[in-house]
Amino acid sequence: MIIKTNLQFPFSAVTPKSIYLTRRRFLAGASTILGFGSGLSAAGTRLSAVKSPLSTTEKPTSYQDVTSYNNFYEFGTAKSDPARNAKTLRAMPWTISIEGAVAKPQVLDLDALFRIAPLEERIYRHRCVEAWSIVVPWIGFPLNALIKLVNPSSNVKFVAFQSLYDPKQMPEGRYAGIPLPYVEGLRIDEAMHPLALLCVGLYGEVLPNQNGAPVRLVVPWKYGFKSIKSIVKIRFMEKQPPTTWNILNSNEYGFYSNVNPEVDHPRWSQAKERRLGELTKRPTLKFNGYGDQVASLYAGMDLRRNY
Ligand SMILES: Nc1nc2c(c(=O)[nH]1)N[C@H]1C(S)=C(S)[C@@H](COP(=O)(O)O)O[C@H]1N2
Ligand SMILES: [Mo]
Repeated sequence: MIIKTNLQFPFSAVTPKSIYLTRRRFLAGASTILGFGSGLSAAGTRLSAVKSPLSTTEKPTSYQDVTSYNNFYEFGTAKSDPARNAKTLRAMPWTISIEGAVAKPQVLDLDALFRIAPLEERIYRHRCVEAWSIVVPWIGFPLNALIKLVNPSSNVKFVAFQSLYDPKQMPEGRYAGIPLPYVEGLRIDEAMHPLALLCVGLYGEVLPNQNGAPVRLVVPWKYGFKSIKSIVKIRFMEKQPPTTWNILNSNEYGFYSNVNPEVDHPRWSQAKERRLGELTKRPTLKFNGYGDQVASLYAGMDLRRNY
């Protein structure tokens, strides 16, 4: 992977994958070529990012697995559906509306978003509530950089996130069986935590559509469903916002949903996980292995009632 180290750059300064691949093919032979067809798509565009000391040294899951085994119910409920169906997502142009109790409500386009902070590569473990896991070299910047930019009022206690829901681009969403648009939320101190990543890429390129293009959340110490994809709205609030899986089944999916091997899902154990690409199961770690960094956020909370 090529990682350049220019700290500030506009979205327009990145290298289209067509050019990158043309160069690389001579050096390394042909490799994965993503749909680069539509002129409006940024798919495959290379990104520059600095390596983060917050990365795990574990081996990343293959690009193939990370981009072909997905949960993105707007594009279908089977793991292979998003890779096949998300081609219709128009990830460019894109805007995120910043709303609620902030000094500066505003609409950010991608150019503005990419200028908020230098991009970092963060290799994180990702643990789905369904007991499979992956390790992903995400690219993004701390969510707290965006929060500081828009300056929430002192009475803000929660941040709500909303995904795009456009039935024209996401016709499979009708049959998803979950209320759409997909919504998620964090307590403000969770959102300010340095590990909470606003993610715009993976494996050195902009997010493939199926992984939540053009911008998603990554909250590595929580079950994967908290890492909401294709965000169009961020709202700062006093009250705890509703969240999709909790609306659907509050007995099985809580607001906090920190990874916890000691609290089983009502229908299956959370003690172990299947790492994509591996044959034997591995033990699941409390807070997905990020306890040293995040456990203090939950001091005094009953972690047995995590859901
Ligand atoms: N909008 C939206 N965001 C979503 C989902 C979804 O269905 N819709 N699925 C979640 C779940 S359950 C997981 S495990 C992760 C999967 O992210 P990945 O496909 O990049 O691995 O996305 C999360 N974000
Ligand atoms: Mo998940």
